[in-house]
Amino acid sequence: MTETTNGHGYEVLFRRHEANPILTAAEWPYPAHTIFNAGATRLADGTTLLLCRVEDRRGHSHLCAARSPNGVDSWAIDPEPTLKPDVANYPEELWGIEDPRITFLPELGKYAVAYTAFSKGGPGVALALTEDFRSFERYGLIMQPDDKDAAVLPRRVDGMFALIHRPMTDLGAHIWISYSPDLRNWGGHKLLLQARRGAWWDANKVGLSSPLIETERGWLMLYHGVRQTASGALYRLGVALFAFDQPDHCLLRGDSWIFGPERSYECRGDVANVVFPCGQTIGSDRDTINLYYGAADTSMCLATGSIREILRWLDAHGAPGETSERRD
Ligand code: BMA
Repeated sequence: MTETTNGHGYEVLFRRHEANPILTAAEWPYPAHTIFNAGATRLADGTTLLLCRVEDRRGHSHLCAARSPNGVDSWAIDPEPTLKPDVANYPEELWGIEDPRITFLPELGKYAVAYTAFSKGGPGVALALTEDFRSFERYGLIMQPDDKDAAVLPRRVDGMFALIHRPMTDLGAHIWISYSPDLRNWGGHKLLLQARRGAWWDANKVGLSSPLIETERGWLMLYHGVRQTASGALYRLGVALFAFDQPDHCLLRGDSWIFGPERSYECRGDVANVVFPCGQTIGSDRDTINLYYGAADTSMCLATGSIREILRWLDAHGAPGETSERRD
């Protein structure tokens, strides 16, 4: 029987796969220090593709595709980096490219990959389109530093593409939404979800985790909240729901975190106490979320959840009105 509550009496909404970590640097076909924060998608033939962040011993990252028939094992890893920084043409990629989020855009028949380009000016948001994860059409930097944690919505809203992202502004590290007619020119910026303050688990810094999930009740967002403690940061996962035709309107935001570092592979590694999902696939039942997350900035892991269960939890533990005011 699957457990519904943990040892502390809290509901379990994401269940870790027993094969975790499912991908590590030890499996890599070429020298790699760590494998983490992969974007994820299911290809037309049912293959699960993870576009992994691979960090080398310089500390620089690139992206490498791993494909599996079941999304758990038998990974076929590209023998060489799939998408490397192209510093000659995109100087903002000088210190590497990181944390991709993949969205399939039916309108274009292409995947949009939003990733972090690490430049001298700090991290910015870059975009590339691909049909096959072998060749990429780069759009360059679409949000200047300091900005990251970005993903495109799968379809237009009111005729516009939409991008979720996390600029650092004088207001703080909050999640924003911006709109574009062509994926190149972005405007209409709006604050979407603010970090809370004080003792809250998501005080001071939040960011999008995996791309938004389309549900019958709206866009479901998994986001990370960062709590600064005396022994470092704690990266945990929360959830919010946004109106379908008005994605800048927050319908519900959960009060507590629903998934956090617990296992040794999440608590030990290059950066301790980090779970950091950048992608998911949805099961054929259209309810199961296969959530792929980086653990401790070191390996790739998998946990599964249910859209229905998360929405039910949000009804019990969520409150509306996040757009206009912060629930301090
Ligand atoms: C964030 C990002 C992630 C990383 C996390 C924890 O700011 O840079 O790539 O996983 O910190 O180190």
